[in-house]
Amino acid sequence: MTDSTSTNRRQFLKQASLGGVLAGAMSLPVWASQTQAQFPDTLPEWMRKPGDNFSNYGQPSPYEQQVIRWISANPDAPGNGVSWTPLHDLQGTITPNGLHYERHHNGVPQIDPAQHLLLVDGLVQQPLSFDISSLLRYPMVSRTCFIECGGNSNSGWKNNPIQSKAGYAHGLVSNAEWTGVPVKLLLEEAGIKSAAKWIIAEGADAAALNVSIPLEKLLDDAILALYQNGERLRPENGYPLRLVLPGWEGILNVKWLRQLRLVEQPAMTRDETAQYTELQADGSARQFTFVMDVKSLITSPSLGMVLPDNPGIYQVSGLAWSGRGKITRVEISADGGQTWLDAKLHDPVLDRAFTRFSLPWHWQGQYAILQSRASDETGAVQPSRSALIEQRGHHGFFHYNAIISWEITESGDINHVYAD
Ligand SMILES: Nc1nc2c(c(=O)[nH]1)N[C@H]1C(S)=C(S)[C@@H](COP(=O)(O)O)O[C@H]1N2
Ligand SMILES: [Mo]
Repeated sequence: MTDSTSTNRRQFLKQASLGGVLAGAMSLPVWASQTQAQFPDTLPEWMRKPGDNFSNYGQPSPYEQQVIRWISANPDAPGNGVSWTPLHDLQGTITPNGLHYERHHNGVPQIDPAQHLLLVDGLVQQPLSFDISSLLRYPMVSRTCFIECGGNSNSGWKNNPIQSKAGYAHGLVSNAEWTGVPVKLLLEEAGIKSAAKWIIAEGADAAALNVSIPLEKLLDDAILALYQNGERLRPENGYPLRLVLPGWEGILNVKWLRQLRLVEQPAMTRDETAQYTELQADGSARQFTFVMDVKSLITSPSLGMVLPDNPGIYQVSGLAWSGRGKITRVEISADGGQTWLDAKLHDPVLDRAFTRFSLPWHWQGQYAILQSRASDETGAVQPSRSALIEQRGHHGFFHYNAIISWEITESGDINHVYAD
């Protein structure tokens, strides 16, 4: 190590430990480099022979085989279940299509697009049907947004903190660029009758899942998505077309969409009465809780990882999102919420989409509790767990958005704890 490097390192460590344990702005930091700048004597094996053949459709490196969705399905009804996005293994904000979370009520239909029809009917001047090839000729828009299941993070309602990796407890949320036809275009083409206030959307899966959606939302920013991150939708995510309702609960983003029926009143279907409603502290239930509230999650360091250097410098990094608008602030605490520092928000900060945040942290080997707290442009702030439970009671199942706490032990292990 040269003299100047060691001086920089000393200066940096001094700065980094200011204001408690989190590092703010700094100059010329030394992160985790090694000082032996030399290759081994022999060339690696892959430089001594020609490489592999090309492929028609790419796959991740075999060294990344552990980066997978984690499936939890009901053994008695295997088509009913979820698979979780491994948020703890990903960076940036876009969820690769093969890792988008899944929630199926009755399996994944293999739909032949040539035989699929979308009907727009009910309170319209002229009922219409659309096949996929005609939909592909409509003007399209692209929008990057998250979709989150209302049941994401629901283990948070339990009395003991679940010891699952970040994505396997909070990864029923993913973020993609969706491209398709504004729903408004098709509704206007059919002609909306003035009595129409709601739309019943139905999917072409064996569940024939259906939900009621306020007409207003469909006229505002809803997309009939045909493409997901540039390629046609994956079967799991609704091929050949699905509804995307930016910021609204997952269940409303009906996959394999086959019908939009305009009506006066919500239909009170199973998935908006028996399910996807929330029991409150006073025994009443909330219904039609469409918007997903502001939330954040530290993806690294997080449970299942170990901090190898003690002391050491680590990038605290994670995701924040809100169904009400843009993320405006993410604060980080390393002492269980006593002191907070602002994390850096990475560009682009988009409306109702994942926002990546980070903050360097100089860990000095002490017991620590890492937390992130997000705010959005409506002024909503992510609540502590005790505040959420005080407001909503203990019998919740959906819409859990409290602050998530990772405990760092003195040996660098990480556990999930309830800290507030
Ligand atoms: N037709 C149909 N649409 C559906 C579902 C379903 O089972 N069938 N699941 C819903 C639920 S509960 C969620 S959270 C999202 C999940 O979308 P994804 O599997 O693409 O992540 O789709 C919604 N749309
Ligand atoms: Mo869901």
